[in-house]
Amino acid sequence: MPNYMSPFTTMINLSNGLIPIAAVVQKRYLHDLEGMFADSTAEDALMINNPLLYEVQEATQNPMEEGQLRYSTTTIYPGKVGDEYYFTKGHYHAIGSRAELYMGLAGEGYLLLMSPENEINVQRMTPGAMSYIPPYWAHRTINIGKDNFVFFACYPADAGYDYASIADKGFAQIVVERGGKPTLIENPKWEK
Ligand code: PAN
Ligand code: ZN
Repeated sequence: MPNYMSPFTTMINLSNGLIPIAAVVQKRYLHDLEGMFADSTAEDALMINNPLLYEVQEATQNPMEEGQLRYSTTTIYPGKVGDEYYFTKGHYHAIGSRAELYMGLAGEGYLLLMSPENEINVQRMTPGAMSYIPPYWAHRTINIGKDNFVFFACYPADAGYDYASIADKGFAQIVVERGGKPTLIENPKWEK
């Protein structure tokens, strides 16, 4: 007989992503993303204040087993390092064949994706946007607005995280402000 888990319900505030009884809250400061922004001088200058870039509220601590799901909300605060908007670290799933579903809850963001062949794709996310991350695509979210960008994520609990590939190389393109608008440009630090 399998060891059945009990069903449960987690309340999520759909206007701000708050999970009052979150299992885990992770806070990511600029220090945690050291070296990931294109403008190293701007990054170094901002490091003195070490601003909070984003938080992840995990709704569950479900076992990281095949067949299980986990879900969370992410809040990215508004801001830029130089002219590059605040973003999440970004990752491939450690088990590459695992997909993921994001849903925009508040604010405005970009979901930046990169295939294993370094093809770039961008999805614009606003409240109600259900953005599908197919298996094998690296994914990073970016706050391109003036308010918090908040989204819900649901993913296979065994997906895991490969952060190293992105920390080493970054994405082939980055999102910067040009003439007041978010613009995709080649990543000057990109190495294949
Ligand atoms: C999301 C992300 C979350 C934070 O839950 O983990 O938005 O981004 P980083 O993990 O890249 O810092 C997810 O994609 N889980 O698989
Ligand atoms: Zn993911």
